[in-house]
Amino acid sequence: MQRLAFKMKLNEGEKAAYKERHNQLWPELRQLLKDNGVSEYSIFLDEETSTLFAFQKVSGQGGSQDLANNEIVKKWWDFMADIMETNPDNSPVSIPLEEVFYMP
Ligand code: RM4
Repeated sequence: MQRLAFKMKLNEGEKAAYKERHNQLWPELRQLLKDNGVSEYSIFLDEETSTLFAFQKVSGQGGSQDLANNEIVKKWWDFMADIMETNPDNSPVSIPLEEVFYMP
């Protein structure tokens, strides 16, 4: 099991919408993530910089951001694009973070 983290950017003032949409995460996306070995997936917001910090455990080779070819993920990214910093294909700009400390 590997620990992954990455950061993304939320548009200013969109915390409520972001939380609401994730509170209603599509069941098919939740299942897809689990089927692809993603667990303990949490996202934190630094309101000062509107930076989102995502953490997840993965049992396979990749994590949630490596599922770009999946139609459910593409649809979710299209759905979220109006409140996040995205690439031209609507995928969220995701910057991998290096783990510098871990305490089991
Ligand atoms: C995030 C972003 C990620 C997705 C999670 C569920 O806002 O879209 O790619 O895995 O939502």
